[in-house]
Amino acid sequence: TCEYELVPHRGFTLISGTHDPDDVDQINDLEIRDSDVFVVTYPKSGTIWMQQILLLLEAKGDLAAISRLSNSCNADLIPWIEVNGSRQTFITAPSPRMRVTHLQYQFMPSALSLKKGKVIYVARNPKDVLVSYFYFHKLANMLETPKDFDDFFEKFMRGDVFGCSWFEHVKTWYSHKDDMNMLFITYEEMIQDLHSAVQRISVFLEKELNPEQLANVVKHSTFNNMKKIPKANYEQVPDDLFSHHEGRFMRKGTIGDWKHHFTVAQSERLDQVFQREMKDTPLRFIWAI
Ligand code: PPS
Repeated sequence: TCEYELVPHRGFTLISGTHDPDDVDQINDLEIRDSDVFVVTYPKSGTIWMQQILLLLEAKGDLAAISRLSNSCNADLIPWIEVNGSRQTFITAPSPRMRVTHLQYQFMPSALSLKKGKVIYVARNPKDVLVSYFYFHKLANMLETPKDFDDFFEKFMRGDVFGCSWFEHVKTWYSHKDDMNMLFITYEEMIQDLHSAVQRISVFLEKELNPEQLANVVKHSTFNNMKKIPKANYEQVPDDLFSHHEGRFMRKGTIGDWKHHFTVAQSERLDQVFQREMKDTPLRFIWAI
């Protein structure tokens, strides 16, 4: 059993004790500065990775400088906007304000659609997201431990998880891409060529880094290096939040791990839903390499 609950709210779900519905509803009205940056993801799509990259870009590749800014995780320097109390801190925070969110489009500050601020959406192929999310449900105490993989597969397909339907999340945000200053990038693009991805992100954020600084950003944001950096790998998260004996947050960091988990029937079913749901969304994923 799990003491937290998924609570339906405006076509989405929130986590009791973590998100306050009234507070979340006020995010729409936040005033936005041009220097604000929101990283938007469906869970398990590369949030912590983007947090690390943005911090490094801000610090011009100087890892030690980031470490000095935070006593806990680096990711805490780019907090979740939907978590209790976070909206209030955002209002008075100095620029640049950088935040992450798993929220669906309808909750976001409406000023973003007036092309104020910047949005980076990171999408990952849903099969790998599902596998990563399955393991995260074992690790994270605020989410119900799955009975088994098959059971979790059904839950994910029904959208009966925090984040709701992957398809809805990705296609709705994608459909608003051109209303906002948005960089839409995939986890797979980042895996395949991290240097180019970091370069695209720095251009988008108008950060001028020299080649050496850029190379340092890349170096300190590879999976293997992040896994070794205590402040970047979530291993300092307190035991009441993560059951650390169940596994590591920085688990595999690859494309195609779903092949070790899905049956042929599950894979075909997800393909069919993908084709139906995403037929008007010109977005292609790399499913395996
Ligand atoms: S969360 O809980 O929604 O914030 O999770 P999120 O950070 O979005 O996603 C976690 C997955 O991203 C992988 N990850 C990385 N992959 C490649 N390179 C780097 N640097 C990296 N950092 C994190 C992490 O390992 C999780 O994926 P899986 O497939 O479980 O390994």
